[in-house]
Amino acid sequence: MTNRYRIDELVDFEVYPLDEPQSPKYKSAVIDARAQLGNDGCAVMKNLLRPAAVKTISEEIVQRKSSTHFSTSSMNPYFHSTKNPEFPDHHPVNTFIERSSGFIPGDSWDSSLAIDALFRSEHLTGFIRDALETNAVHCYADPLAGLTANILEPGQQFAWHFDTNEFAVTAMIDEADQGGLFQYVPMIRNPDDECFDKIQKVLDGDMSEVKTLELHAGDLQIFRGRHSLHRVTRVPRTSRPRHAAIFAYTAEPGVIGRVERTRQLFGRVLPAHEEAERLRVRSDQLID
Ligand SMILES: O=C(O)CCC(=O)C(=O)O
Ligand SMILES: [Fe+2]
Repeated sequence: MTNRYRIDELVDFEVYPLDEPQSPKYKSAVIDARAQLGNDGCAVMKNLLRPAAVKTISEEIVQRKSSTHFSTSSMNPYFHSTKNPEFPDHHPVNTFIERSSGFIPGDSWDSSLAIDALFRSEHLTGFIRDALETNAVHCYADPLAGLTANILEPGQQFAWHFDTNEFAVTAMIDEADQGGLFQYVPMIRNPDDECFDKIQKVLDGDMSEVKTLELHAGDLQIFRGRHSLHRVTRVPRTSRPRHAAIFAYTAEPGVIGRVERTRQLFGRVLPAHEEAERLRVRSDQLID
């Protein structure tokens, strides 16, 4: 299937000319994103999507909402749900908070859709690469986790957590009219220090270091989620649902997720996951 959408129909090229990396507008967008990322690991490109693109993608999400995998669990910030006796009870590893949101999986979309055109656009990945000052950005090849939509129905929330991947790209499509706010504590941990004490304070309700993002429909967010604790606050029962498109990228091409985590997030695995696991085991282990 060929894609019906051109990237300049979806992205506001007057403000973000992604096809002209040498233009002053492109350069200033990159400088701005780098400054925001350097400040607190988060950059927001306001109104990057055209209003018509937001509407189209919203319809694409709503049409596929029945395929959302909702997996309500009580989890710690590291996505575990069982008590670890090696740590005290009052400790981030043993602090469990409700996560009740769900994801529309990657195999619900097809290549005729606007959301798919955006995710796979080389102009967009080029901009993300420039903003992150990294060598390469490839679409996460995982058939379920690569392109998803995060769905928060009224009453649901996404608890405090760290991401596994280094960074995430989110396009806000439908805001909740109350709640559903993205909150984060910039760089609360680092590769040398888990900073459990600081994390526990946030889990206990200390909001002094917490930032709340102003994210509106059409905005694109680049976020370094591995070191910054973050959550999406509860969408009240009286609100509209919240829908966000989540684009996952990797530094190397052809990456596929592990079977266990895939099952946890999507409730199933595909042959590609099992195949990748077999190849991984074979290349990792000398004795087979
Ligand atoms: O929906 C969002 O804004 C972010 C969700 C999130 O943190 C995640 O999917 O890991
Ligand atoms: Fe996250």
